[in-house]
Amino acid sequence: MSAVNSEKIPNNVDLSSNKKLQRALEEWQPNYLDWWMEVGPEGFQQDEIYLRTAVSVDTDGWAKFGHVKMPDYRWGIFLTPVQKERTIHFGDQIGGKIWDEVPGELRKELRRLIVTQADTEPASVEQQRLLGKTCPSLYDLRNLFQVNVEEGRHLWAMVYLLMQYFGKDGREEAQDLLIRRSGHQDSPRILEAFNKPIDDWLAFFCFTTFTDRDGKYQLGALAESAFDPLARSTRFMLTEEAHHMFVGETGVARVIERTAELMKTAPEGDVTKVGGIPLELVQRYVNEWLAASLDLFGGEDSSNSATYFAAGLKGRWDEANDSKWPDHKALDGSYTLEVPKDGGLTDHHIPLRRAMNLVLRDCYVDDCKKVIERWNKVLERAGLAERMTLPSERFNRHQGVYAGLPFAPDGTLLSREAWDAKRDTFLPSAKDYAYVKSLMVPVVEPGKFAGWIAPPKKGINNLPGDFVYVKFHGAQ
Ligand code: BYC
Repeated sequence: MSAVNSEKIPNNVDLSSNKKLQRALEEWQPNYLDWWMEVGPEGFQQDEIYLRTAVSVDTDGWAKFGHVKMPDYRWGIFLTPVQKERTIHFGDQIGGKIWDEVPGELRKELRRLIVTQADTEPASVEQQRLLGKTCPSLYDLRNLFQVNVEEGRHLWAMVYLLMQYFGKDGREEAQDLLIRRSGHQDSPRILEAFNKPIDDWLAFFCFTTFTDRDGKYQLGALAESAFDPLARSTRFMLTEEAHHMFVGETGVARVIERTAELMKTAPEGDVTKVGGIPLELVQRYVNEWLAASLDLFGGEDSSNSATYFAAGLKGRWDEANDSKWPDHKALDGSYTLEVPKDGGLTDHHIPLRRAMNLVLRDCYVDDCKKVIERWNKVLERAGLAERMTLPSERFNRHQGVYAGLPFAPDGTLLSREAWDAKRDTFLPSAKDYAYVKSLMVPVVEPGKFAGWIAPPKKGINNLPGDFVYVKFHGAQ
């Protein structure tokens, strides 16, 4: 087995003098690379991609750009710098010392949180593995791979925590993370949204808009943790997450922009006659991925979330902000939620700590509303009256109090028959998927874009439109 060359792994955890960690990585790294080659991006491993690599956490070092072959990407381990004055700032132990090691009594909970977070990272790479073959441009192809390698790095970030702080259990979990597979019947990924197929670029853009945005809020909540290595790891991950959401949001915006343009010239305004994606179809994809992403917040009334908050493991978004959250204990008060009862909705009061998933979800939904507003600005600028909407939090849910109930995207409760009859106006149909798939033909000429999407406003790192983001060497 080859020794891990710590010089090749950019890090700020003193890897070169940490023998225990080096040994653990020696076993894991070759398996990680096998996993990457087996279920990572298919067909582009010999090509040189213009990628951003983090080589340190300071302003100069966190975004180094250059062409690199993906298997040679320098997946690093970074934690944001220690904040000396930091104390536990929420839950039962407010004011107490933060932890540099895992407290024995919280080992199980912490391990579970870290493994759940970790599992999403390789899952998303697996979900997106075939998209490169149908890229709408070199710019988009490069963005896909940037997202992929950074999800790989996020896996490294979590594996570091497992190996460094959880001994043999952590090493076993790290191996299992390379064994589960997205969508696998017997060994699926842990959370449902990460087992859904992402077979086309519209799904990819919706996923990176809505599911990566769940990542932002979950990482933000973990960045408040009293377990300092987790807080510092997730804080650094958030810097990378921002680009993933940018890829998603601008991706959908560019589809909308192109559709708006085509609507003006297409016969009877039907963009399918000229290779565009109708706005109603985009809306159905939005409905699907928003609902799947809302499920990632877990149940609205959750004893797990109360335990995590009480123990100081997982806070609210921006928990340290006293004007946002004047009461960091959250022992008093409740969250009133309309829950289904006897065919209607009735108020249910959830003790605040048990409602922490919901409190986090509210911040997420506010953020999603702003995304929709920005997309609507694209329509407004194009002079169109049509608008995108954010579906109700009750629509098409698989987790929590609304799970399995026939709510429409506008939040009204329908009969099962009425819902079924309208299903294909709410969610993408087989016909929609087939149509979108028919548009997915690769465009790899520098500066050129597929006909269903507008070019971006500017290039990555301000590069010109015809920049060669990917230099092909291998067979495609
Ligand atoms: N699918 O008490 P409950 C990201 C399970 S995304 C399947 O209501 P809890 C990324 C739950 O595990 C961010 N199962 O929920 C994005 C529990 O199971 P048990 C990922 C689900 O525990 C894009 C039961 O239902 N990070 O980074 O309070 C690309 C009852 O659960 C689901 C995290 O999630 C579901 N959707 O909260 C790449 C942070 N939801 O105990 C990356 C860490 C719930 O009955 N995870 N269940 O076996 C957590 O904080 C929590 O585990 C959850 C669930 C918020 C996910």
